[in-house]
Amino acid sequence: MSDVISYSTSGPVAILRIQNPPVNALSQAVRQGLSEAMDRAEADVEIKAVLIVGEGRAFIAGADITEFGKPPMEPNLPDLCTRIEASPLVVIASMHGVTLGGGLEVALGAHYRIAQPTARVGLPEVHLGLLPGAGGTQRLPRLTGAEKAIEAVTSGRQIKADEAREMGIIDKIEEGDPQEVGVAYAMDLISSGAPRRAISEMAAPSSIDWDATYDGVMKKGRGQISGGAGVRAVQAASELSFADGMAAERKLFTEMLASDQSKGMIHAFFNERAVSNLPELKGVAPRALQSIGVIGGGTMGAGIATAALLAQMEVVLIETGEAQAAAARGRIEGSLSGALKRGKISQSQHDALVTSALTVAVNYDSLSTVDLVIEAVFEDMAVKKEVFGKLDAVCKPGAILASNTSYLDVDEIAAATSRPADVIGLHFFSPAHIMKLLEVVVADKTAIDVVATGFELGKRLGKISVRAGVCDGFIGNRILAHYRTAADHMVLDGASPYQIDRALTDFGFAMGPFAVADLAGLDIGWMTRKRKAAGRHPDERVPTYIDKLCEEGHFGRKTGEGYYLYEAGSHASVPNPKIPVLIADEQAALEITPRDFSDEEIVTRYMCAMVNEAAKVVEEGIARRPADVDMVLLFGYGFPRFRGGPLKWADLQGLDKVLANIERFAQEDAWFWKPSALLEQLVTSGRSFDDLNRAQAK
Ligand code: T1G
Repeated sequence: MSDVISYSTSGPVAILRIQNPPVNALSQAVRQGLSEAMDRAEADVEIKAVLIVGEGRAFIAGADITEFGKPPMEPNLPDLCTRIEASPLVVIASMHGVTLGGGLEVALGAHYRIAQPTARVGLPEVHLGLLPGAGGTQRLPRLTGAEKAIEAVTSGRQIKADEAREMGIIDKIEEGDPQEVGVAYAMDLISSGAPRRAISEMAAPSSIDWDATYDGVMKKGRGQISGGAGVRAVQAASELSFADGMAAERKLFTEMLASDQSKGMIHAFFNERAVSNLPELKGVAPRALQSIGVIGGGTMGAGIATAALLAQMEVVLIETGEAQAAAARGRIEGSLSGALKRGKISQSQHDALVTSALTVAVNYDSLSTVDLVIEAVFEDMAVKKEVFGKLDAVCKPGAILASNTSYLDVDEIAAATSRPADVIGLHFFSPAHIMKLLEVVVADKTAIDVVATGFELGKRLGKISVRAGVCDGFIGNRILAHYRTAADHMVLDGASPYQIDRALTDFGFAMGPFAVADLAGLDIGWMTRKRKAAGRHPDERVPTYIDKLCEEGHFGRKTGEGYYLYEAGSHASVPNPKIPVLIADEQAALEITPRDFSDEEIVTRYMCAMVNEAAKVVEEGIARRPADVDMVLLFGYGFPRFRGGPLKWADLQGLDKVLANIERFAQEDAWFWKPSALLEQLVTSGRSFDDLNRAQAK
């Protein structure tokens, strides 16, 4: 018998128990085991019903995503679901935890479905750039109607048990051991003479306005292609026979599985989990992490404090004076009220966080017992060193001293203390209690258990934590500076900032680089250009037109004027007419004759600059793996998830094509477009960035 399917009987009920931790994914062994166990039950004249149940925390989490991209292995899932449904025995699924994707499709192949009150079901394939591929788009609408099925397929959301029962997906909800309640339900069905109830034999869903529904889904954005395919599959359920509908679903599924979008989203799915699993941390115990100190209650400090409070940690926040302390408390309470409104915390949790978990003080002595301190003070090395000197003096031995700096040298900060092994960078992204990305910046002397504690903190805060080495800008900001410069060069050569923003939002970015600059504050870029001016390479092209706007005090959204003009109190914005004039003046001064750029060239230059610098970040060991860079760009910089990240995009484009473009651009500007040696090596050896990811994972 199968080692992932246990077979037992309880009277006239055969029990098929899935034992494939951690989430009972439908691997080939599980599919084969289920099929063989069905044969065995049907061969036993004593058996009148079959119960399928999962061991562990979930019924079935779905098809085994690790099998995607490999040659298909029999039995395939659609056939297994149909095989289960065709059984002459009454088949019951008893669900608990999550029942997702192929897991729900197996349950829909059963004749009856019982679930725990806390069970959740769903068809999340759209989050992988897919649609249900084992009958979900054909059976579900026969239970729920087309519109509810389409909502489930295109949202990919998890549906709670009681709602699923109202929709007709679940027949009965009963608290208890899933196997016990399943057997009892099966016995009831047998004694009441309940018939087999094959969904495929039920009436097809009624027709709806398919094209309008399809258009509505596709309008939601570039990542919805598979959602659109899901609409067409449900349409097939309405218009074709069940068998033909299954064939239509299979065709659409196969197309989606081959799409770059699905490859990108599956890459994101696995790597958002893998990125925080560092081999070097296996067996390394993190230090204690119950109380957190935060230095500075501005936007970042208040956001970090809020994130820690929401993770049920005690927080001591230090500000420079009573007024600043009160303002910081106000920011934190405002964010906690927002979390309360969004249903993230209850009223009692909110009150406890505000009254007892949070301490706001002005005296560093209040930090003497905290386990870890994160400073989020002004981005100036002298200020940071002063703060770390004070922390070194007051914090207990073993307390971890972390900097939230976004680009400063953490080695230099560590050297300002007597405990460099306890110093680390924890680079949060604003708003810190919302943005998922955390760069864990490991300095030369950072102890390995301090690194482990950084990742443990990230896990507690619900972050996607990525290990970064020390350099100007670590992973994300260093790469951002580079692709942002490529955009600036295109503006100097003739492309309008507004065309660039539009081309990149069409590519899938939430916002274009100039709208992002306005949002972040033009003063940040202005300060960075001034900071870097002294060390600038003579061949470096740096635009100055926007500095003139900054000199007038216009810093973007926060002052109402930047690349765009912002109407007070509204999100509406229009291009700032001053910008083209400033650009033309600078082009004249540089004797540049502006030329046109196609949207395609804009995207190619922007992405090649991003990939080239990302490859250098991997080459220098600042990022451990190409996938780590992809996760930083996905979770911190609005890179479109359905493309998987810049280095996944490069693999899908073909690295030889990307390098050829970079080499072509280098003929115009050899300094900025110097090709990454790693990229050249990969092209020469015919390898991909994913090959490096796989090599690292071993
Ligand atoms: N296949 C393989 N491995 C999976 C998996 C899956 N479907 N789901 C999770 N894992 C691994 C995951 O990589 C991690 O591994 C471990 O399980 C724990 O996951 C034909 C084609 C189920 C809600 O999209 O949403 O069915 O890192 O850390 O936070 O129509 O995992 O420990 O080595 O996320 O408690 C559809 C995807 C597939 C569900 C649990 N199903 N999974 O969350 O734990 S496509 C999905 C999740 C499909 C059919 C189609 C979540 C979870 P490791 P975890 P969690």
